[in-house]
Amino acid sequence: MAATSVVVLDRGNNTTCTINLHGATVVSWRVNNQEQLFVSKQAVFDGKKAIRGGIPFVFPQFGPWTFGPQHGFARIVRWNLEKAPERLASGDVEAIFSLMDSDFTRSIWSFPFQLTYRLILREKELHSNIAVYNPSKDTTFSFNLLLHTYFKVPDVRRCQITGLQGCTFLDKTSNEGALYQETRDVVTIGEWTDRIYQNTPHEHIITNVVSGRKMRIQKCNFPDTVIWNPWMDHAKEMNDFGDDEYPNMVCVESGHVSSPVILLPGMAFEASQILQVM
Ligand code: TA6
Repeated sequence: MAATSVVVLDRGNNTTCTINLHGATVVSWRVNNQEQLFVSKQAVFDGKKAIRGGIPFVFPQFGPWTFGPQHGFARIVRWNLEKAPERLASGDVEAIFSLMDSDFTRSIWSFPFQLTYRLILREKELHSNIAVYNPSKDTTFSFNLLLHTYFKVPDVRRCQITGLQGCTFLDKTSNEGALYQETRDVVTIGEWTDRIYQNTPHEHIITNVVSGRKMRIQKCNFPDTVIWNPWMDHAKEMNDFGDDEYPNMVCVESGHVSSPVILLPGMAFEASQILQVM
């Protein structure tokens, strides 16, 4: 019998979180039966390709990579269920996933590592806590880390994203490498958008998400925020993304990507994100 590939955290009141062990990808987060995350209708679940939507786990590389797949290997390998979903005294539900180096990862990136990914489902919140451990006795390694969250929205053109004013950003839609400063107090999206905002505040709010609600993002040790929508032309370039789906999603991604994390032997790095439906 095929091993379980999907883990469900069920908090009751139609509040659930579903994780595919392929990439430890959160593929659904329902609050009072309202889905908060976007997953493309064309998403591929072949255990090989990254799942187009939900919350892909980006490690050890963000973006193109000389040594391996874009956005690293963590989102395209099978993770372990370290601790099955358990209801805590608070009524919240917790599960823990883990990933360590393997023949496959070492064929791409020679460093031993241990990833621990703890998810806690609260009434209207999804907490993601990540630890990266360097078990080596003598070797330092560096990495990027990012949660590539696809939020489901009725119409991205009506969304506003706070907390970016004054931040420097790399605009990947223009000549590579140019840095700009965000002057708007709220960022809106009306065209192809692919920006890495640097040293952003700990909190962003996205307006007009599902049911016209707001989504609060709180992040710790994720100094950068990536904003992405492929818009019409780039949507057509992806075979796992419907041509007409781009109005219904926005990626607001908590990450440590503008500079690498340097992890000394025996040390650990921790980062976390809280998503809250307001
Ligand atoms: O996070 C934004 C981004 O880096 C975009 O440049 C775009 O490539 C997106 O990720 C999706 O990348 P993927 O490898 O999942 O197709």
